[in-house]
Amino acid sequence: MPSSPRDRRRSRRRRGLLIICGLPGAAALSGCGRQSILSGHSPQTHNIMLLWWWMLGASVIVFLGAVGMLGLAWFRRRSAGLPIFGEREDINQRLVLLFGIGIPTVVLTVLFAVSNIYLIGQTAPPAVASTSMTIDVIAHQWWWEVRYPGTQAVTANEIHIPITTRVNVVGTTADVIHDLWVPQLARKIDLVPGRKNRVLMYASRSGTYGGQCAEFCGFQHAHMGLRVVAQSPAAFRSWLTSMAAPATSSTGAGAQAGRQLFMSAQCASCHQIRGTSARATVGPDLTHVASRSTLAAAEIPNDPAHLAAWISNPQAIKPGDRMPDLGLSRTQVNEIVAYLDSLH
Ligand code: HEC
Ligand SMILES: [Cu+2]
Repeated sequence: MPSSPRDRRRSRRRRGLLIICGLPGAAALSGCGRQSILSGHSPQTHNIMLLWWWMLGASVIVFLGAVGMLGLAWFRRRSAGLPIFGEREDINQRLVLLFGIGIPTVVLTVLFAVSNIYLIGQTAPPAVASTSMTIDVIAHQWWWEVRYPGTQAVTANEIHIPITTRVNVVGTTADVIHDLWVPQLARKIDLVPGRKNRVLMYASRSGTYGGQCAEFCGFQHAHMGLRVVAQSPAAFRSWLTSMAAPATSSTGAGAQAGRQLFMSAQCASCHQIRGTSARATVGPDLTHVASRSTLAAAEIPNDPAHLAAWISNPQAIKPGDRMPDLGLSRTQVNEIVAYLDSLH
């Protein structure tokens, strides 16, 4: 049935209203969850959060003031002068100076000074002596290498830390500029070629926190995530001990065939598996790959099906990635999966 122009206009207006009301809602929701700065789990991020709410409060007051003035102007559009002051030119001019220049200058100066002094205080690199341990993070296009100095442990895309412990994270990059950001635990740090930047990482309680590269670094930048697993000091120590050990793989026939394939196919020219002849460091260390919860920088879960999909066609999952398609047969892929899945 043809609708009247009036109906159409009304439905268009309704759609417009929906978009106007829906967008901020969607934006607010997208800030929720485990990558939100508004649910900090460290004293640092708690303070950043507090600052954010104060700044929001100040902006809301200024915004409502401005909207109020606009509303007033609209209601009195047919009458001359201001409600109480009438048409007194000198008073009107002073009001314009006060609300147009005076108040904004004070508000913006205070916000600028407070936020900067506060942020600098909150986010200075930690004094090394005040921290209990150091972790090295090296960014690559498009994954994270994680090392625990003083041990053999190397892993990828998954940083484990003990809770209620001040951890000194030293970050750099193997290629272009990246940025390490775990919003619930710490501020961002840029990872710049030839430089080592540091940040304090601290988790008040155990859990898994999401992180993300926060500096555009090429094709797969948006798919360069990581996980921070904060656990009890005892659980952390046993994790670190097992990470530092060389690989122990299953002795099953499939896994053994997979191991041979891994060493003879090109895999070993890019990956390291400690305790074997594979010693390359182009891609992630796979010594304990089966113990990680995700693959390819938090892009896919780590289970046999996803592992097989990744090995047979990484370019379908992360187009442009540094790991090429190697044209393996399904049997070959399954054998390699059996091997890698045994590397706990
Ligand atoms: C030219 C170098 C190169 C070759 C050859 C290569 N890879 Fe990779 N591989 C990479 C890179 C780089 C990554 C990281 C990709 C990413 O996360 O964006 C990777 C990631 C992986 C991962 C995911 C690890 C993790 O923890 O996220 C697995 C598993 C893997 N490769 C297995 C293999 C296997 C098996 C082969 C041989 C069939 C192979 N790779 C051949 C470079 C290579
Ligand atoms: Cu990036």
